[in-house]
Order: sequence, then C-alpha cells, then structure tokens
Amino acid sequence: MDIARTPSNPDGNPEMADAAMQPKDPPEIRREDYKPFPWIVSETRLDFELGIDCTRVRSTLTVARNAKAEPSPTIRLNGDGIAAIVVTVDGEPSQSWVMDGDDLVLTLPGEAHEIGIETEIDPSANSQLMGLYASGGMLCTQCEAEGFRRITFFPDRPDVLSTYTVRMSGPRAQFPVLLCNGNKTGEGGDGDTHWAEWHDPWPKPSYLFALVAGDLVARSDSFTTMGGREVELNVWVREGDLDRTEHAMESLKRSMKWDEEVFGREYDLDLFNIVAVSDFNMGAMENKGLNVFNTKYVLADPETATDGDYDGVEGVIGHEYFHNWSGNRITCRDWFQLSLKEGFTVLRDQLFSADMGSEPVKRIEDVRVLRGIQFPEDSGPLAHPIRPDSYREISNFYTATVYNKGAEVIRMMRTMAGEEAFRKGTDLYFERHDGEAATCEDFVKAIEDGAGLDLAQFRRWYSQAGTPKVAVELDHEGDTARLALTQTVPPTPGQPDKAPMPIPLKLALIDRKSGTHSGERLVVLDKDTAEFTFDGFADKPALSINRTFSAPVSIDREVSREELVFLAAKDDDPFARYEAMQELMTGHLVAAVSGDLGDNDRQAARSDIAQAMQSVIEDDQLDDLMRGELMAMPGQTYIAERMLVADPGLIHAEREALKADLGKRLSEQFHALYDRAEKVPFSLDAEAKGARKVKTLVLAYAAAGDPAKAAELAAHQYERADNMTDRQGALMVLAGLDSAERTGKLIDFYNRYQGNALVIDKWFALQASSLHPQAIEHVKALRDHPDFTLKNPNRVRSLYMAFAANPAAFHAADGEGYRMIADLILELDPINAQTAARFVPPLGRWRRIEEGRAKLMREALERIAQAPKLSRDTFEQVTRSLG
Ligand code: B3K
Ligand code: ZN
Repeated sequence: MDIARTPSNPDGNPEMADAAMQPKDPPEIRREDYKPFPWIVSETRLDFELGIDCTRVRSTLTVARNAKAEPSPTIRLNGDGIAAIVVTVDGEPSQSWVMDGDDLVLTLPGEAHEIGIETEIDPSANSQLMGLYASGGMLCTQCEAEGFRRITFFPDRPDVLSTYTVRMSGPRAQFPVLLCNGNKTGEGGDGDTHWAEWHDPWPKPSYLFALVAGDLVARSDSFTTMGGREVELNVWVREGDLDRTEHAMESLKRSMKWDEEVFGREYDLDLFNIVAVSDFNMGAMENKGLNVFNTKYVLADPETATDGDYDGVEGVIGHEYFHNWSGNRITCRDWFQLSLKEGFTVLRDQLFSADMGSEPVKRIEDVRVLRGIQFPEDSGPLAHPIRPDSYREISNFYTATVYNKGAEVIRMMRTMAGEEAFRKGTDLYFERHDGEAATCEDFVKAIEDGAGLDLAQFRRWYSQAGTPKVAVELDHEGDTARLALTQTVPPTPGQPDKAPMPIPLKLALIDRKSGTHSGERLVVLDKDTAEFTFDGFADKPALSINRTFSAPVSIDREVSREELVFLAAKDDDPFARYEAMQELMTGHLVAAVSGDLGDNDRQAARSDIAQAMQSVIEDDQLDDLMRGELMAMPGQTYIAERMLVADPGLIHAEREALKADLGKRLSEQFHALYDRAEKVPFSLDAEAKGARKVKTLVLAYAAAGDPAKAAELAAHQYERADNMTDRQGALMVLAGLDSAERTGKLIDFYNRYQGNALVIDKWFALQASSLHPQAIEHVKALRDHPDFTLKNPNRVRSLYMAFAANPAAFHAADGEGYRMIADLILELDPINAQTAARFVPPLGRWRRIEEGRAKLMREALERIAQAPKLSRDTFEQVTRSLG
C-alpha cells in the first residue's frame, strides 16, 4: 500500500514510497481558517471489486455548487497515497485535473456534475490500519478521521454529508459475508464470485463509511424500539469466538434501551451490525449501522475475561451505540469540534455504566482515569483545550483532554442545570441540529437555551487548557464558617494568561460530633477569589468539598491528617470518602519524597493511614466494590503530578514502603477480609465482583509486606481460580515476586491460553507492568518472543504501553527504559504511525522529572526527532514534546 503512482511521481519514486512517512514540517491546520466546502455531494456511489492484495474502487459523486460557500472553479478531492486510474466528468474522460500533493484537484465548469474516479489499492500492504485493510484474512475499514482518502479521492471532511450506495463483489469462499452501512438492498452471485449492494439512507460524512468482507459468523438477536421498529442485531466474529459474544449482545440491547429512557433517543435503521477485528488501532468505531470493534471490546467469557474486561465491553458497546445520535445524526463541522461528539458521548457512556452498576464506583474509576492521564496531559507540553485551535495531524488529538475532560465539562453543565433541565437542553440540541455538522458552540447554545443557563463565561472551558487549581481555606468564628476559594489556571503552551472560569463545587459541612450535615450545597466559583459564609455552626465543621468530583480541578488545602481520617470514615459522599483516603496517602508520600519527614512523623503518618484503612476494611456498611476503591493506593503518576519536579525512583520506593508497612500492620485484617471474600462463589453480580477485587488488593498489600506468604496465597488463588479475574490477579502479584512460583505459573498461563490472542496480550502486559526488579530485561526478552509482532496494535500496547506505565522499569535511572521506547517509536513509525505516536507522551514528561532522568528523556526525544523521515503523527508529538 501507499505506493503513490501519481502524475508527479510516475515511477513510484522511493522518496514517496510510504505516504505515511512525510518530509519534515507538515503544515499546521487552524480552527479559525474554517471555510465551508464549495460543493455539495448529494450522492456517493461506490463499487468495490474486492481482493486482499488488490481492490479496485470506482466512485461516482453527484456534486452541485454549495450556495452557502465561496464559489470555486475547482473541487479538491483528498487522497492519501493513492492514484487515480481514470477520472470522468459527466461520463466523459477528463483531463482537467491535477495532483496537488496527495489531493486531486478537478476543474468543474458548471453548476452540477457527476464525477467518476477509479483507484486501486492493496489492503494486505496496509499496516497503518487506516482506510481499507486486511486483518486475519478479512477486509475491513477504518476511516475516522482521514482514512477514507486512502480508499478513494473524496472531500474527506466531516461537513460534507452524502448518501451512500455501495456495491461490492468478491470471491465467495474467501468473503462469504459482505457488510456495509445501512440496509442490504440486493445480493447475488455467479460461480465463485458474489456481490451485495447496500444503501444507507442517512446522509453521512466519509469518516463514518465502513465495509467488511470476510468469513464471519454472527450472534443474532433483535430489539424493538420505543416507536415499535424491529431492529435486527448481529455481532459478527470469527468462527470459534461465537460463545464469547453474549455479553456484547446483552450490552448492546441495554444501551439501546437506556438511550431511549434517559436521552429519548431511538435507533433509526432496521439493522445494527457489530464486527470484531483483531488488528485495530483503537477500541472501536461508530460507523453508521456497522460498528467495527477491536476484539478486546467484544469477546468475553468468565474463563478469559476479567471483571474489568466485562465493564470495558459494556462501556465501549454503549459508547459506540450512543454515537448514533451524538456523532452520526449530529456530526462535527470540522475536527476541532471533536469533543462535540466525543466529550458528550463519553459522558453518555459514563452515565450508562453508572446506571448499569455502581454509580460511585464508576465515578471513582472515571476520575482515576482523568487524573492519571488527562491531568498530566494538561500540565505538560501537549496540553490543549478540549476544542483545540490547531493541529498538524488530527489523530494526535484523540486525547484524554478531548474525550475525558470534554465529558467533565458537559457534566459540569449538567450539575449546574440539574438533570431535568439538562435533558431539556440535550433535547433541544438533538432537535435543532439533527442532520447537521455542528460545532461545540451549537451544543453550548442549545444547553444554554434549553436548560435556561447563562453559559457566557463557562465557554472558557472550551478555549482554555490547563487544570485549574482551587485553593481552599475554611475559617470559623462565632457560629459562622467562612470558606475562601481562590482559583488559578496555570499557563499552558501558547496560553500564558488565563481568565477565571466558573467552577461548580459541591460541598458539605460535616458536624464533627454527629458526623452528619444539613445538606449538600453547590457553590460556583466564577472569579479569581470568592468567599462564602455559612451560619449555624457552633463548632468548626469538617469540610467535604468537590463532592462527586463536581469539577475537574485540583483542590489545594491545608487539612490535618486527623480530619482526613475522620472524612475517610464518615463522609456520606462515597467519592469524598475515597478522596480523603487518597489525600491521606498522597499527602504523606509527597512529604516523604520531598525529604522533609523525620522518622517520628513518618511513623505517625503511617499509623494514621493504617487506622483509616482499618476502618475501611471493617466497615460493614460498605460493599466490597466500594471498599476496594477506598483501599487502593494513589497511582504513581497522580503522586508525581502533585510535585513540581518528581523523582520517579523515590516516589516508587516510598509508595512501595507504605504498601509494605500497611501490609504488615494490617496483616490480620487483610487476611480476615481475604478469607471472607474467598468464600463468595463466582458470579457476575456486584457482590462477587467486589469479593474478587478485594482479594487481589489484599494479595498486593501482602506481596509488599510478606512476599513469601503472598506468593503462597497467590499461587493457591491461581490454581483454584475458576475465572480470569482471580487468575490474572494472582499472576499479577506473582509476576512481581522473585519466587519459585513465578516462572511455573507464567508458563502454565501461557500454555493454557496459547492461541487466544486477547489472553496472551494479558500475559505480555503482566510481565511488562510487573514490580519485578528485572522487568526491563523481561520486556527485552519478550520483544523477541515468537508471539510478539509490531503489526498488531493490541500486542504492541500489551508489551510496551504496560512497560511505559511501569514507573520503576520505564524510569530506570540509566535511561534504558527511555531508549527502549525511543527504539520502539522509530521502528513502529513506518509500520503504524498512529500507534507509534501514542508512545511519545511518556517521554514528553521530562520537564517535570528530576534533572538526571530529564536529560536522558530529552535525548531519547532528540534522537527520534533526528530520524530522516517521520510520520506526521510522530513528528508533531515529538516537536511539541521538545517544546
Ligand atoms: N470515534 C472513534 C475514534 C476514532 C479514532 C481515529 N484515530 C472511536 C470512538 O471514540 O468512539
Ligand atoms: Zn467516541
């Protein structure tokens, strides 16, 4: 693939041999330069003659001038590494076109025309997994954001909506199943070849186009919508995987029902297909009526999938399904508006998962992702607003900021409006913009009008990057509690000065004696500083603030450990309780790492933390899922994020030391908890899931406190396991220990699941993320394992993302971890640029890391930057990271 045989490159000059590898310095695209496309493409007809290594594509576009755009004598059809074999206008061969880089620019004289273009592509050579590619003998597509232009020349931008009619033909034996968007309108065959024709009645942008051809089998079911439409549902997988699709199908039906009940959204076709693909750059893709999924988010059974995997399947199925309205019926005007569909759809999937399981636990999980990934992004060189102002490669902007902070921003509107008014706002949004390519501004305006909110100042959340910090002080005098709040929004690249933003903070003032409060309040801090007074407090209350994590900010306050211990035990908001536990541990670890902690202070802090942990372990009002959250230690990145400059080695050592200390101090309580949890039989209900969660947590504490005992217990759990959660949890602990059981159980796991790619991914990841002192050597050895390949993104991520997120290994003081990631990026970039570029951000944190390592991280980045050719993706990330 990517062999460009364009007029300007007739011989396939090696300089251009791989279109993904660009000469340096690709242009910057700016939001303010948006112009409507001068042509309307009312209809698109596509004819595919399918072959794994040669597919011929004939497209017919019906175009007319767009009266709402500046007139143009030409039409620009984007291409990427493809060549036109034939170009016709109104049925006649045309010579009036030129190539401008990868794009085909055609001069059109009249008001309306029919353009015909023929291209030929090689899906089997498409290792970028964008456009039409081969995966395990089948053909599939990924077009978002700019993959359609790798299939045929087209105005590949989200504001060009067209109805698609697609015919595909190919060898029946190789591709017995032929799928596309919309409904099947015909099929037939002749000897070994067969064909199918599909029509999608809903106008859509090219990024939502999808085609699948392969030897697949389906789990089928149906759903009757609230309007009485009977929808056929299929989950397509390879033969042999069918018995792992039940959870996906159930999740789909639950999503459809939930969207009707909670957002009033009904499905709009007679068919909904999901196809699972093993080689996929991300989680899944919401193509109209034909969602394509990474197998990881489809296949699940108790033997091979963990509880986390089950939740992942449900969440991603929901997410992609919800896009049918927030993304497909209303799409984005341009890619700067990506958060319009992604932020909103993440919020929708979060609310869905919360409704399907435990709301507080889901909230904590979401906040953990936000603080572990988005906060570091927002405080580093890649920081950008949820609606970015410019990009070089849009694939780099599918970020935690656009997705997760985007969801938080909409969640704040919901919090300020209240659920009912917010629903009026979303109803208005869907009604006003159905069928359009809209902007974030359209969304905010609809919420403003529908929910009756003034969001004038709130819009700054869309334009300003950086995590606001809120300094909090609570004073008490007479019977008045006085709360002083001060916000600062830090400078970020290109945005040195920030204006104050409205920050909705839910709070409660808790009576220290009774442990109760008189009601939760919502205050909105919309200035740099503000003061709020509360009367009727004879004694100083304990402050519970940013309850439910009502705003995506960091709270900065002086609070005694004693008060945190109190809140960890008594706060009636589960999130605030979790926060108190996290703060208790984080506060201690930051002080310990900063070196200003004497031995006595250290002992006193550890004893307070143990006391709080004990009350969590022994609180019989708690369910185990929530108990597990309260028991979890803060992640290393989160701790590092709290320091201006961090020493990853020291943080790791202190964190492990605290874990060991707790493991020892609370050994009895932990083991009692384990014994109780161990008796709960396997099921997928919350109680059993909670039991499994606390068991593995106990093993982790024990592994730090008493490794020999933990190894024994983990080996026992591994052997007895009747589900993947228990087995993986035990193996995770064993993989980090220098015990005799380690090797045996790793071999057993591999042999047991050999051939099951998703489980073998776990086997790679467990070793790459392990606490074992030789983890780095293990990763090097695994790189040469026959099952390792750079061609499969899941496998690459399972080894190297896990490694890059393993602080002790990645941050090895001699820089070996950084060199390994740089080597990977350089090797992977020509194969799969999108995946390669995802490994740059861990190196980009150098400014916040101690000097010695920072220098080594920079060197790794500089070495990448010096490569003679880089993809746009990696070039942009490396350049921004070096700053
Ligand atoms: N919309 C897709 C993401 C496409 C990423 C392209 N690099 C999946 C999702 O967010 O639902
Ligand atoms: Zn999405």
